[in-house]
Amino acid sequence: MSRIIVISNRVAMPSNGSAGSQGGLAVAIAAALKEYRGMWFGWSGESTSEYTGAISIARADDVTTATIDLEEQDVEEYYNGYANKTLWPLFHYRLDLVEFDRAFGAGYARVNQRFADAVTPLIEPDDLVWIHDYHLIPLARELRARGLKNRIGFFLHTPWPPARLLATLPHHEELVECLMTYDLIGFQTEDWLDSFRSYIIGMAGGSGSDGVFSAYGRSARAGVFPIGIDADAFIAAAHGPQADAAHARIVHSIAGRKMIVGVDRLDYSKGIEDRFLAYERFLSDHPEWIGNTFLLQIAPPTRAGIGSYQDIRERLDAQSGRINGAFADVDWVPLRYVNRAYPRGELAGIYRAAAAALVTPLRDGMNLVAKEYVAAQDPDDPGVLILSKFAGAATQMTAALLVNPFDGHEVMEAMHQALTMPLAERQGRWQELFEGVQRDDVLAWRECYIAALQDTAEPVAATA
Ligand code: ADQ
Repeated sequence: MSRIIVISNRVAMPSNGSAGSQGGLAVAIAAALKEYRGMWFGWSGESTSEYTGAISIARADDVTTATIDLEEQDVEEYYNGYANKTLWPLFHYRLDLVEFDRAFGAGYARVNQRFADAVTPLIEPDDLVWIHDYHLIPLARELRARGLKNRIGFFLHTPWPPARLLATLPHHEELVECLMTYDLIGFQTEDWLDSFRSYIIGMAGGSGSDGVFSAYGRSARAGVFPIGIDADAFIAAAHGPQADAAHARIVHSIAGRKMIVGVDRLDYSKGIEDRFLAYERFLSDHPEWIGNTFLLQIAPPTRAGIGSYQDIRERLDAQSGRINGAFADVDWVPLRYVNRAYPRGELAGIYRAAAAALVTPLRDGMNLVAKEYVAAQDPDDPGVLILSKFAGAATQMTAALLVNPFDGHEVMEAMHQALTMPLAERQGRWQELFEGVQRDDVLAWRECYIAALQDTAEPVAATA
């Protein structure tokens, strides 16, 4: 069996994330790597005044990791800059927040070259190379330039934007040309694959059918591989002592009311502002719930060095203060807004105690919180998932209450419906969701992707 070399921007093992605060990507990759011999390569998260290229190798949880430190300028231009001020907002349809800067583009190219220089000597001829996410789109081209003949796959955890949006990015052709150097390009949903196809056909003058795309003189396969959670591990965590303790603690503080929960990285794509507005409207239009429900929003800050993240944090602070000021009473607070991360088990206990979950991103590649919430529920008394139509997860989780997160009225009515839903309907919807979460888990995702990457051993027929 070939080894797998996973390459992503950050390397973060679940066991050393003090409170389990790393994003879905890290959790999913760690679970996927456990069973394979192989290695996870990426940035350590540390910065130095000068780049050395030194590689630190470590082994934890049966996974070997290899990391490099980046230069402060790299962090600013590549990570904070091109990745998170340019591509992230663009890929989440937020043109208003996109910043273009030539220095960002140069930093992005430089760090991808540094990654390639550092990782190339660690790769053996039979290894499968699996590169993750928007930070590293040019990496396959860099590896090929260094003579690597291995099969190289790419998986995009975020949405892929519609062609007309992507066309606003200076040098967008080069980005897509880089993508075409992979053997296999994986997307979370058909929607993102469709956007890619329409760019290849409409803007690159290429062709694409039956999963084989041709453009810029190259052919690559592309397909849909919806990511899941490590369902068995999460279900076990949800019934472990840490979850039980967190559950008992929160049930005590719920005091017979119905809790609605939201758990998101503090990111503008997650729709937390619109969610707060919808909740405020819910309290105004359904005053029978005043004193009888509350919203627990858990949102640990991320990317705090970026202005748009500081702005949203300030706005959420103001909104939560306003809602509590307007509706709170001496013995009841309508909104508990918490900016910290929790360990997995505790999070599972909190999910289990919630009568409903609000997962309402404005745009999301998949969204693993929706799946975690379902996995953690008590089958005898399951809560109700309210899910944005614009999360990739909505294509699989059709038994949730699907809402348009921009339509506050619809979200508000879904809250009322969730909190009043009869037990039989809750159980029916939950059963269907739970089966999907268990079946389409992270292991199924890994197997599907790796099998498809191995299949690319057969050269694709040139079709253009
Ligand atoms: P993210 O944008 O990070 O992931 P998501 O899929 O929701 O989004 O994963 C978040 C993860 O962080 C979950 O596992 C959640 O439990 C955890 N988390 C959030 N808040 C937490 C807290 N307060 N304490 C502890 N843990 C917390 C990106 C894409 C998604 C895609 C994933 C995986 O943006 O669309 O689903 O990658 O592909």
